[in-house]
Amino acid sequence: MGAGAVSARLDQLTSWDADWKGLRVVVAGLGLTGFSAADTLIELGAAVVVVDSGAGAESASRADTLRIVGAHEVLLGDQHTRALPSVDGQLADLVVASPGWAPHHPLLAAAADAGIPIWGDVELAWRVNERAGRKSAEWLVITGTNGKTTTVGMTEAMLQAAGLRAVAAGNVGTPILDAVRDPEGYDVIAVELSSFQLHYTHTMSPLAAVVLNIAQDHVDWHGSFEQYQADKARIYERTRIAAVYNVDAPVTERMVEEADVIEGCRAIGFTTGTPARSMLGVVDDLLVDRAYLEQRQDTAAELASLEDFGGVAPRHMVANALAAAALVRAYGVEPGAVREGLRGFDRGEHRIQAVARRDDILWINDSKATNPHAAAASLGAFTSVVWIAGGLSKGVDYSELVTRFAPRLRAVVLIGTDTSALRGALERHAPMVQVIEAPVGETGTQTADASDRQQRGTTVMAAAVEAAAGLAQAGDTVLMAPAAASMDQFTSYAHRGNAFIEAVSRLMEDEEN
Ligand code: UMA
Repeated sequence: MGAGAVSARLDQLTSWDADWKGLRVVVAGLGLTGFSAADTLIELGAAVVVVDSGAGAESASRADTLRIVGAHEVLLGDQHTRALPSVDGQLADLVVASPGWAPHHPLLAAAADAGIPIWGDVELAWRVNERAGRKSAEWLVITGTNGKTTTVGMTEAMLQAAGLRAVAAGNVGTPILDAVRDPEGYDVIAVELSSFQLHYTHTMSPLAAVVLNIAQDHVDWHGSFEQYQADKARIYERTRIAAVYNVDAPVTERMVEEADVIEGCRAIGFTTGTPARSMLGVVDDLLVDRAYLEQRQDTAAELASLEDFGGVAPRHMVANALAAAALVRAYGVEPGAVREGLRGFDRGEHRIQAVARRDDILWINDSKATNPHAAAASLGAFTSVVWIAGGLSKGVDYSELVTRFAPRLRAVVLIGTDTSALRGALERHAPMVQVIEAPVGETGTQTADASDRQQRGTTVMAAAVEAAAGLAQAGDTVLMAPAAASMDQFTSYAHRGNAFIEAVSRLMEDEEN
């Protein structure tokens, strides 16, 4: 088949019942995404070759399963990912890439050079969402640098409170294809999308979409901050009912203005301030809707109150709730279910989590703050801070964060194998602030394996907590909000958070004895 014929065939593949038989597909990656994509394509009758550089036990077991269900080939090991493999001795018609695979990966670059389309799992899921004999799920889609997981969870909770069959899927952990293929089906799916996934998404047309906020992240994957923003903006394309933007982040409104949405789609803003018409916002201590009601010119509908957050209602949490409400209201969910969903929502561990208070010093775990923007949310919540920070910086610039919060910093305790980026920013923009490095420990480098990191992380965090205890004074907050990923010294952000919690409780016990 020539390139034109292949392209025409791919254009026809817009439902589960389309003719997928014999389509030659290379699936790049055998993690959660790759497995769900390969399994789906095999069920559809495509000829599937899967490649993954990993050759560990988990990959081997996934590979065995795929071979049993009918994969043509599963190729594991570095040597297979350097070039594009053939399918049945011929060039592939399509490549399905996992989000961890950057566009400059040699295999994907080879596919692009050969003119082969590259889809992500989200593109595939959108194209099989429609299926004869059952109702297609509506998609409410969410992206942003921070707050995605919270917002997708709140959206799910509000939908379920409305009595709908709904689930959170996508980057949050359950592959979107698993949700779309669920035997009972869903009314609505709350889909968290990463910038990586959006890069490989081409025809999705959601009911409502939101970009929560934008700050520097994943620059190494996308090549530049501009490209990262451009990929995030793709979420609004072809939106049908509501393109939701953050009034306090004008860049998101510009994205909506520039998007090619479906005729009749409305731009809906959310703000933690007083809402204008066509916005959701806050009046006194109430969350209100001035968008989805007939009389929006001069009235507002009450959705919830700050008390519904269960005690603490930090600004970014209120913003997330308003974004979630804007999405579910686009589907037609009533105000009562917004409040009920919010009340029932469990915000999870490792996000601005109070761990201890002693001698008027508050200890806060915000291990989920894996980039400067997330760390800004918690740094902004406290006035005098001993800040535990650092880790894998992913190429971001700390100047702005440090400049903004320097007046609030009592001292900084650096963790991470390479502290140069953050240390440099502190030297330049907060020269008066005392900076201490927690010892890295004897064992090695970023490539240390998981059990090594398990051990090393515990040691590093214990040293950091001890150092912080020596610096903190009455009225201070010791805030572990690293503004960096964890994988250089810990196995995950959860491990980093738990190491902090354990170290703090050991410190409290020691002080008691
Ligand atoms: N691999 C290679 N070569 C490469 C890169 C990866 O062979 O150059 C292989 C790895 O050996 C591995 C597979 O590809 O077996 C990994 O694929 P992946 O990294 O794309 O991860 P998945 O297991 O498919 O999980 C992905 C998301 N991961 C990433 O985007 C990195 C998960 O988000 C998501 O939950 C899952 O799909 C289901 O949709 C995680 C994440 O960290 C939580 N996301 C980032 C974030 O939130 O900041 C974007």
